[in-house]
Amino acid sequence: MQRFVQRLPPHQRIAKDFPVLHYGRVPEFDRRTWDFRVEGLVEKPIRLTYDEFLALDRTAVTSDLHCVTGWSKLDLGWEGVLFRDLAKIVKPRSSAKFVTIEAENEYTTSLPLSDLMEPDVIFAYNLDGKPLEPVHGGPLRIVVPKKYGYKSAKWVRGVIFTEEQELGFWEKKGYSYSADPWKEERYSY
Ligand SMILES: Nc1nc2c(c(=O)[nH]1)N[C@H]1C(S)=C(S)[C@@H](COP(=O)(O)O)O[C@H]1N2
Ligand SMILES: [Mo]
Repeated sequence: MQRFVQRLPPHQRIAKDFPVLHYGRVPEFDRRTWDFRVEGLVEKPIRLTYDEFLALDRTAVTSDLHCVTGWSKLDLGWEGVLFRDLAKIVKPRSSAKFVTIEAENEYTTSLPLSDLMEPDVIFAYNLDGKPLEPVHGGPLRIVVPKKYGYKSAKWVRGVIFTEEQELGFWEKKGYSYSADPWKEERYSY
């Protein structure tokens, strides 16, 4: 019997172009005032400028993005800083179990820390060899390939390690917290 590697989660279709989907406006990026903060339950909270962020160890990850509305974009070539490499710098306390990602315009999303420690979770500033375009989250987004796209927050500015699970922007509106496309966890009933 032939074995297939299943690329598409249930009820997803392949997008040929790269759709742009977000709530609100694309924020302005000012390199002089932009910062990235990591706070909450960590030994070493940090605040980085954009240039300091670019100086962190970089990694490339190719992954697929699955939007809960039904499209999937395959083989996106991200480059940036792995979440697990950032965690090594800030050293999460043992009480840290969840992480809230904070983006521009009050967009947030929260995930279990263990899901973010996966080797494909990346804070990306390049896509397919070019600086990430503002509409796709430039100057910095997180990409969490094993979750529906609303966990892959664009225009990320901060990370807060928490003990309790918080609800993010779409999660408060009834979308699934766990958001696993392979289990088709779209809504929280
Ligand atoms: N800040 C922010 N990030 C966001 C969103 C948003 O509304 N605001 N939408 C999410 C959703 S639902 C999806 S599917 C992806 C889409 O990413 P793209 O626009 O680069 O295709 O961005 C995610 N990140
Ligand atoms: Mo989405």
